[in-house]
Amino acid sequence: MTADHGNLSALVDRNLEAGLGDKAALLGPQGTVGYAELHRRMCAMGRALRALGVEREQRVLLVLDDSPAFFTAFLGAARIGAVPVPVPLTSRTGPEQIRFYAADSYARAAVVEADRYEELAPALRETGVTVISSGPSGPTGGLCLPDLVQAHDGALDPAATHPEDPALWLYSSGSTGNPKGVVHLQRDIAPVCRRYAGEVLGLTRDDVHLSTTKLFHAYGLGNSLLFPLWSGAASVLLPGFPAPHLVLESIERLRPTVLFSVPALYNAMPRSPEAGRRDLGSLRLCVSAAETLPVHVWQRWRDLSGLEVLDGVGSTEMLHVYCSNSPRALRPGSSGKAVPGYRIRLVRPEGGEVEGPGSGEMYVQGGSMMDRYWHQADRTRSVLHGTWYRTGDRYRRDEDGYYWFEGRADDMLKVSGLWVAPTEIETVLQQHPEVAEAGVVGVDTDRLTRIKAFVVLHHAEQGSEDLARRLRQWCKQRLSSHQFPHLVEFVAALPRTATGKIQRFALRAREDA
Ligand code: 3SK
Repeated sequence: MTADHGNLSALVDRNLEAGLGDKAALLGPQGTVGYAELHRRMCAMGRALRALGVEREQRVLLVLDDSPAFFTAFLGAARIGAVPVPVPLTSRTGPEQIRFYAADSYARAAVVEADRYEELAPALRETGVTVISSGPSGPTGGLCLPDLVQAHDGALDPAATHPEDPALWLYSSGSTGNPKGVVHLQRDIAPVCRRYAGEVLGLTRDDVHLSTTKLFHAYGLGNSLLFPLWSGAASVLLPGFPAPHLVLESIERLRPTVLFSVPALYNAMPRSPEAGRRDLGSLRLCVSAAETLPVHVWQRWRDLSGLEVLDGVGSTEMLHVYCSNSPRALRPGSSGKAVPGYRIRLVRPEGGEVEGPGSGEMYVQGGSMMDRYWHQADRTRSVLHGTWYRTGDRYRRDEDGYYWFEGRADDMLKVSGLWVAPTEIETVLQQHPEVAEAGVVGVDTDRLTRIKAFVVLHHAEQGSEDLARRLRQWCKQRLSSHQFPHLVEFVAALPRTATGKIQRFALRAREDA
């Protein structure tokens, strides 16, 4: 067994073998944990889960915020060949969602954030799940992670998993229906770590990672867990909502070298009153994903930090980023080029591959592609085409091989017979000095598609018919004559996913309601 293709928990052993036992693995408000201590907790948790009857391939739900407990639970489950399943935990997660994850995954056990335990544990017990609190057991008693780790201390070899055994699941929320369980195998881990983290980003054991996207999301899991374990680096773990001022303050205090974030935060941080006051000098690299980073946001962050953000695109289905800018090849506003080891194809709506420059739907091929969506054979077949994953994103490839996002293939609007990419209008609206954010969708009026912009202003009270007219004019002056919002509605906030992507389906639903 090797750490590359065997049990992913062996990544921790590899760091001990490299003499990094005393080196920090985790940093943050819950204290520093070194690699030797992480190894001890992982083995103890594996033994505890086994003692509770958890077996190979059985799923262990992680209903956890970013914390050392997440690492203990995730690695402890992996150690015995069980399958860690982090699920989204936000203030909106309630018993109904948790019941769905437990029932869909047939979870055998769950580790639940201590301060959400009373609220969420009953829903899990209903489905026969063994529930463990991440912190002290609290008024109702029951199992808790610190006691289990103490009681089951001792060495434990990693289960000798096959490269094609399941390693982890992630739930991906689609635009319709329930979230889909994305099944990743042990062999999927090495390609993202070696190719994207190693070859594109050049991450090393001297790095300290800070990701504003949580560990329950594929982007956050790679940034804060897989990549640092792979290279022997450290991770800053910030529980709670990553408000812009908190992120800036944490950079000054905990001194990460790499910041992984998303456009909404790169946009918001320079506007925070903390922006000019905090020392960002520890950073050597900034990374963005989840949606395209507009050029003006890229520039504003460079003005503040002196650093050029590397934007890329990834997906839960491919485990992490497969197309990215790199320090050697960077074109602001683009998603860069295919990550080494990955191949990209653009396919025309009518079929046929685009050769050279041109636009089409992006398909990607690479070693980290998911095995399948759990319980969703038809959806799996519609996105996995042999060794290719159909991303659903429409991209343009330029003469130099850089990829430029044009929108979701199914978000493209045909207006007066011409194709319109909502993202182009959003980008232009966001450049208007009075606009903080914008989301654009197509709406049907009298059987005609009209372009509608939902706009968030820096000062909400400035919304008026006159400003709507000026925004239409602003777009017409900067885009083709048909690319402007016929309708403008001023709103307080846009619906977004955990990584900050605009949920256009929610905007459309608002319109239909
Ligand atoms: O949303 C993305 O773009 C993304 C990026 C990296 C890893 C995973 C995802 C879903």
